[in-house]
Amino acid sequence: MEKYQALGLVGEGSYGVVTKCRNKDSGQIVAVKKFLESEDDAMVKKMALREIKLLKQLRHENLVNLLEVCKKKKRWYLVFEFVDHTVLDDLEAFPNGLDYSRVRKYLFQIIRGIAFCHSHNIIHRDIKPENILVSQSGVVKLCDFGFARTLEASGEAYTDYVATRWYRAPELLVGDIKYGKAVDVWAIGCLVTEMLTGEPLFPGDSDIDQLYHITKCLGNLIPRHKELFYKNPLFAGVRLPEVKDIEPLDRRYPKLSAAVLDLAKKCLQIDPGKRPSCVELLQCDFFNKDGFAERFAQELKLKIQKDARDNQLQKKSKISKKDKDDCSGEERKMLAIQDFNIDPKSRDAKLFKVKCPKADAEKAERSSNLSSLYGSAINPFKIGPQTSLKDSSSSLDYAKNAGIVIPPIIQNLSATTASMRMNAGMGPVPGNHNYRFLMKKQSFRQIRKNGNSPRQMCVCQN
Ligand code: 38R
Repeated sequence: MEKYQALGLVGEGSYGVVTKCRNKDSGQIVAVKKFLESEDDAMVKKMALREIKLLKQLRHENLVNLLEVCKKKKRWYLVFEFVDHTVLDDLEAFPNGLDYSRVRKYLFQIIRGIAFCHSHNIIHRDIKPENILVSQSGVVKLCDFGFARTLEASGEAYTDYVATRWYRAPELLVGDIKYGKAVDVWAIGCLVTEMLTGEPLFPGDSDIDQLYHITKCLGNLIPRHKELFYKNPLFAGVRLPEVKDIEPLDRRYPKLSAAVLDLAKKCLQIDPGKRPSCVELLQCDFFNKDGFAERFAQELKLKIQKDARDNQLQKKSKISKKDKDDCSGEERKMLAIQDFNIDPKSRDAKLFKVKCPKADAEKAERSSNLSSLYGSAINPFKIGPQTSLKDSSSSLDYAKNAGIVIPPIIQNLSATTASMRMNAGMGPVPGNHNYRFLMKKQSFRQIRKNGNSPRQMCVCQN
């Protein structure tokens, strides 16, 4: 990793840190994701390996490009193309929301990226503003596949899941172990209104509060989810919020256009079985009225070509022998299967030395030719904190009305169970306050910056 000069930290999470760097030889600007020491932390290792494996399969112009994988001194490093900023940065710059035309362009590409993942039976599971990168010319790229997973044979249950709470679908919140692509569609619904208004749609500060926000707007859960909720030991002694006076989306956001509300409502069906697929979403009025989809297909093609040109000189892909020697077995395989951007002829001879600017240039050319890319099935347009219980002023007032019993604090809970209960909104309450009532709208994001994030990652083992 000595060939990279650090330019500054751009992100930090449970996985480790992301640093903007310059390749000293080529001048290419990259983003290096450095994972925490993986030997001591099985979760970090799992996330790193999963991200590498999935990104290797997923190459698409609306997904971030992985350039290089290194393992050094027990740490994994993933080197990505550097993309200018995130949607979260945009929302911070425009706290009252982004304009309609920009949202439409972003959303179109976000859904295309997810449609591509779904067509490969991969669910992202953590779609949120921070994980949506935007290039200078406006090309959107989804990132952070650390929690993504492949759909196993149908009917097989997933025993672990993760998602940032505000964008989490009801089936995940109640602990359904059979969930699917529809969890990403739900997150899209949360995103669209947030991008247009600047206000997170369901800013729950615990899992139970999250369910409250959802039912308040969309009505009660489906029977299966109610049942799962009452069977879930995390919610033992808690009653589901029953909402009488729901505030539906149209009433909450009367200024949003009919086309936007239609799309949001489709994504935000309480019943995951009723949510449309991403391919169906792309056929919505929102994208097809006034000829947007076709027009934008052309525009996007040019944007991608422009980005490819801008990056061309910098492009360089390389895995050093020294990096390879630092690991073994499964990990060696991870480094070895760096098959993208590799000229097959040179692959066997130079397994760990990948340098093929010609293949890169061809790839850039291919990926800019959207029409020939992924077929019409997924490309119908032929383009190519702390959680806490609430004080009395909070939205958890329903808890009292609904007869929620706050269980006693059990001191000897295992760390995991304790944090799971905290996430569920049932744990102990240090420094209790409700930011939604004490702070201005803009401050949602400030909380995140201060590292007391309601967007935090919540890991649950069901
Ligand atoms: C930026 C720009 C500004 N903030 N990322 C995606 C990789 C990446 C990130 N490429 N280009 C960027 N550009 C890891 C940020 N922040 C950011 C974005 C995503 C921080 C963390 C993450 C989550 C993947 C992850 C770097 N992973």
